[in-house]
Amino acid sequence: MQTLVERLKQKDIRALARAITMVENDHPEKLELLSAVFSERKHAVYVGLTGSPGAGKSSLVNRLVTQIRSEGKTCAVIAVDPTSPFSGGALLGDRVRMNEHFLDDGVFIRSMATRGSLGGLARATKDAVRICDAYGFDVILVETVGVGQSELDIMKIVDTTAVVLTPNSGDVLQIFKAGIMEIADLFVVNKADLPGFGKLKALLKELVMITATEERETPIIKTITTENKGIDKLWGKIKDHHEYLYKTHEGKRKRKMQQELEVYELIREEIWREVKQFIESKRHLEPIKADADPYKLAIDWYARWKKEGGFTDDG
Ligand SMILES: Nc1nc2c(ncn2[C@@H]2O[C@H](COP(=O)(O)OP(=O)(O)OP(=O)(O)O)[C@@H](O)[C@H]2O)c(=O)[nH]1
Ligand SMILES: [Mg+2]
Repeated sequence: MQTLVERLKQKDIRALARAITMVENDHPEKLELLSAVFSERKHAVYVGLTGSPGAGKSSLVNRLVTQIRSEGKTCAVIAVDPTSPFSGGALLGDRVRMNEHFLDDGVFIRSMATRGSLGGLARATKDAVRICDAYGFDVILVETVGVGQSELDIMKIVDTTAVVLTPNSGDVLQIFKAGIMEIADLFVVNKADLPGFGKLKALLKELVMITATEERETPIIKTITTENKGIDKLWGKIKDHHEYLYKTHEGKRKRKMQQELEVYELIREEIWREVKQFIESKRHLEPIKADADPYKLAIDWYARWKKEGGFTDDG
């Protein structure tokens, strides 16, 4: 594993792919690997793009990559598609959209899948971002279809979350319902060439006013990816937000909170791994019945794990 981290540091692309596969597969030495990886991080700019299916996220990512490359910076793209049971599906579509970048050494594109990972897709994606950071990419872009809790979780690791909306899609209601308002650092109104742009922008403006703080108001950026419009402005706003996170008091508080949540999550995952193993090691003797009392079982199993398999008085 030490050599894997060494190779990663030396920008060995196969080591990068291998390390990401390890976190996807929930390798037993995952946390050790990630801890070593974490100490090698170079503080890349982490950007998340989320939004409804077909909102234009991949098109935006593609344009952003071009913009980032034109500034001489390198870039990793992680595409997450939790709705697709076949990880290849997301990548195939993105291959068309990101065609021109596939041969560029300064760009790494990876589609995420979990093969029964305990922590799930969100966890594996966060870990992959860290690995890309240790490798040395300047910018890491994460694309995910914003449909549920796991996507919100993914967005908790990135520095800047851009929520992509389109005119006449009814997305604004969803934003309120799904708690997306709290995670949006930027609103991107893509497909601004379509009718209904003005109405959506007015609605968003009202939303943004409600949540504005003294230090910051969530920007609304108009883009038309098909005409390459608004991309430079979007990239500028992403950089502004990064500055805000690292230079202001509020930004530091936000980063500290994220760090705290991540520690809790990792601990939760580790404990659950142990409890699950304990229960599974006994279950063939004591199968859980379909009509059993789940509360009582949870209390019993947890107490037994603490006594027999988990925390002991001397340790
Ligand atoms: N009119 C118009 N169409 C656009 C614009 N941006 C993207 N599209 C089209 O919208 C469709 C979906 O674009 P994608 O970039 O694949 O969207 P996505 O959000 O990545 O889609 P999923 O990953 O499948 O959720 C494509 O046919 C694009 O050509 C735009 O600014 N205007
Ligand atoms: Mg896409």
